[in-house]
Amino acid sequence: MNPVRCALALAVAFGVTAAAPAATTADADSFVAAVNQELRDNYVEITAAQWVAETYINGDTETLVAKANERALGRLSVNVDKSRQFDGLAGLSPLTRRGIDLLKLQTAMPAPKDPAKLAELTQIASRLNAAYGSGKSCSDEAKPETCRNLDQLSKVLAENRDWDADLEAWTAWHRTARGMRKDYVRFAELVNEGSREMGYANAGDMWRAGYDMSSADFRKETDRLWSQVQPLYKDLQCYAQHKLEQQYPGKLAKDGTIPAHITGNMWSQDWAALYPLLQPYPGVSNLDVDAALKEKQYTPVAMVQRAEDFYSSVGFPPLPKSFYEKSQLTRPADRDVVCHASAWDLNLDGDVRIKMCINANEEDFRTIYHELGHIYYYLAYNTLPPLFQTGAHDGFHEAIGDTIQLSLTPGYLAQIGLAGATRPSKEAMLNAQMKLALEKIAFLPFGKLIDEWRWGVFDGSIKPENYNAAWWALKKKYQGVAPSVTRSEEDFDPGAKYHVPGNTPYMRYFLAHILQFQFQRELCKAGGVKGPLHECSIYGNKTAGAKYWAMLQKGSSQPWQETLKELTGKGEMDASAILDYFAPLHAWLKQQNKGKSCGWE
Ligand code: X8Z
Ligand code: ZN
Repeated sequence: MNPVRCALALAVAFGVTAAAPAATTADADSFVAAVNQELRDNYVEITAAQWVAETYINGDTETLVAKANERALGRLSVNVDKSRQFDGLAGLSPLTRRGIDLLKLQTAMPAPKDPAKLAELTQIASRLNAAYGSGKSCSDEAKPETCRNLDQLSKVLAENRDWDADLEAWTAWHRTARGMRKDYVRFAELVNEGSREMGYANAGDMWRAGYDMSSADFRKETDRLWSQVQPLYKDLQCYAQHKLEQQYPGKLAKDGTIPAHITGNMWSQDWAALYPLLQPYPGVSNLDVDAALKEKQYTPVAMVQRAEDFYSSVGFPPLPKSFYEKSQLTRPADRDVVCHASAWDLNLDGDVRIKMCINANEEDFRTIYHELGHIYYYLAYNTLPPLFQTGAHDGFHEAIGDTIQLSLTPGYLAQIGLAGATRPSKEAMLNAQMKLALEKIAFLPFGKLIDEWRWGVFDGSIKPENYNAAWWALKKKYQGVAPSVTRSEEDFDPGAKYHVPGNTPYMRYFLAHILQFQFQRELCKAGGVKGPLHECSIYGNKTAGAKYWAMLQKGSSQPWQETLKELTGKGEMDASAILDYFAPLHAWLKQQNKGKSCGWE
């Protein structure tokens, strides 16, 4: 079963009666209807188990969620087997065919049928998830007051530019993942076995099968998109690397890479914290949202309401009252929880929640807009049969709120009092572009490499004895980022990133980072917003909102290519929108990098 994480892929069907042999198309229709009904009937039990396991980590909730997943995955296997009688049956209605195809892709954690292995897999998955959520680094294990969690260690990286303090915090967090390695090796073996039983070559092959194209074509598609954006990333990396060299004279490696611990982010996936160091024209604009949130004493609830206000302004429905009552917005003081932000649909009928540990800072403020994107997707497609209650593909789900983030322009932020009013100028525009690029462009290679690592683990080209070395080889190849302390196979650095122990596929975020600019280009056009794309905010624009909502309502009821075509007129993912968006910054970066050596060995 695909555990509820960032965007919930529906739970699994339970014990639907098989159609008779020599199945007919009418049998297939009934089968899919029965699966949908069973999904509804059994949905709440599993999401409730997952919710408590993540908001109340202890041995008991770990057991409960493992058991719930075990039952669900067992029943999924049964139903996938039953659905095989319709393989090759001519004359199926497209919706029934699609329902059957989507059934096989219900989970990112395909389990072997062998009951002992199934139980083992769900226990490992729960243990890994709990281990990440409760991860802490303690200077004295016997003294809890010496322990620091991910928030505390991340804060050091984001706010402190001291080389040694950052290195210490980075190393401390990465140490927490060492113990996960053995579990992950077994986890990979078991999901591979489950995938093979479902008819896929391995778990990576199965993950890549969820995009209305062949697994091989999908791989090529990700390479094609990366080749479109790579030149822009390389220029940003070059500029940042030289600036960091000035900031930390003599400290950087000579090979052109950026040290992993000084980007202001634990995984070097978002470099926004480096903005003060990298801004093109200091003093020209005031984009310090962190300071404004603190100054205005924004509470976590007020931050969420601020984000809700945006979605309401484009005509989306209000969030249900239960959303505010049942969401977890802050880190509880008395227990371990999985703080990594996620959005949940607990019952397919309006019980939607987010789970975050919000602090009054800009990163969390933006993440709230991201999470609400998932929430409104759930609400929009709740009227569909459960099998279609997922994103057009998972990258769409991740792109909904991110698109809205693009409307958090300096103009919008000034309007709501979270940034200073800035006189429009080329300099101010380049500052704003840089700030956004440090979030969105810096992310691209990271977004791609996580699953390249896992695809390699699953297809056997990355062996357990090479897990960590392969991870860093990919970090270097794609990001031009390298660790400043020696790493070895004692370490398991992939485990320090939530989505690995949490088993959330990651290519979705890479796709979302391309798609969100396509969406934004179209919404701005549909909404009649004049001016350059990078200045467009659809705040208050009900025409754009209506067009967006119509897309959300489609869920996965048709191939994503059709859904994208309905919105943008083109059924293909395309990086030209993100490149157009950042064209001014790219030109500026090229200018800055002139005469400098760029690239890494
Ligand atoms: O995991 C997330 C969201 C929840 S779906 C907070 N994101 C990725 C990450 O944090 O690694 C959003 C951007 C990338
Ligand atoms: Zn998300």
